[in-house]
Amino acid sequence: MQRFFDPAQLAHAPRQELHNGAFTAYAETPARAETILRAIGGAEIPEDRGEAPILAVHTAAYVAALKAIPALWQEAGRPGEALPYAFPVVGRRPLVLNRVDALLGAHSFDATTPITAETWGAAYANAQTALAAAQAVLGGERAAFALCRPPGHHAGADYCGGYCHLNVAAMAAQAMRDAGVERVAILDIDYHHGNGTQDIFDARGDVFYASIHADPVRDYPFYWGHADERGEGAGAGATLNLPLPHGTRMAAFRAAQACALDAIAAFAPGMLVVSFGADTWEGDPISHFALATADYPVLAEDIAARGWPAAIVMEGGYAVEALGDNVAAFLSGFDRGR
Ligand code: OKP
Ligand code: ZN
Repeated sequence: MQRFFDPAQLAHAPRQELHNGAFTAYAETPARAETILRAIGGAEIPEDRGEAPILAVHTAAYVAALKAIPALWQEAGRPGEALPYAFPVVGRRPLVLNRVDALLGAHSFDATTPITAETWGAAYANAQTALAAAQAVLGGERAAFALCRPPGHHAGADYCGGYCHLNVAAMAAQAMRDAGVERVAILDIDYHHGNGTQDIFDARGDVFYASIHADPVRDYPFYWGHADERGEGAGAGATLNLPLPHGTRMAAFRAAQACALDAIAAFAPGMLVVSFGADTWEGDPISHFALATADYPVLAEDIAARGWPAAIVMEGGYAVEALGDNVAAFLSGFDRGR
């Protein structure tokens, strides 16, 4: 299958993150992408499709903020990486404020996602990588892999969070819609719920979002991903959340995925986007499921067997020593299942 990656995605490399009240080493490292790239035997550099497909899912104000924040941070005399600490919680007026801290808070839902001078360039390249995979599938490929990094599924139309700045899976789905595919489904099998993807398509009936993830009652991102969230308005019924408990192994995960695939089949999409996270692996340092490397080809084969042309977009996975093998295993299963 065609694979895409742009080395410019490596430039975003924050040193630290706020983790449970203390600063720890940033888990979402460039080495993640490098180890995947080695394991899959390289990838093509994507074409540049410009900003329009980014602005098809993100607001212009948000994109402008991502670009402006590093210089504002520096002008404010701050060393290091921009992080928010104050947030306009639900009910506050949408004021347009220029102080960097107000701008950061207005466009973030957490304080785990630094913005550096390198962030925009890496996020832009990341978007082009996902769009190239969508375009390959639109061009007739059965499947294509976007080696995305940073991940994207926590980013909403106007906010970042959870290591994510641009929602590249949402962009891939929207690009398929804009190319004339009437119904597109997104299957999110990262350990964490993709709150940004859900928010972007929540009120839309043309993009189905199904996610299998750790129960947000006790896992990040807490405020989204509960089973009773089924979509709003025209999107009512076009969201499916399947939360699972800590310790989930293959049998339960595979059954949940079959349930998600059945719901997607009932929606009858023309194409699929898979938000694939390998943080469901048993040794992941920040997650609590127990999938084995040998489970990934089976899960991928189950998806591929449904027959929808698919763009596979990389999301999480933080056990760098096993990440390459886990991703290669998933892709090999996908190739077998079609
Ligand atoms: C990104 B993706 C802090 C835990 C939350 C952010 C996790 C983001 C995961 N104690 N940290 O979904 O893999
Ligand atoms: Zn994750």
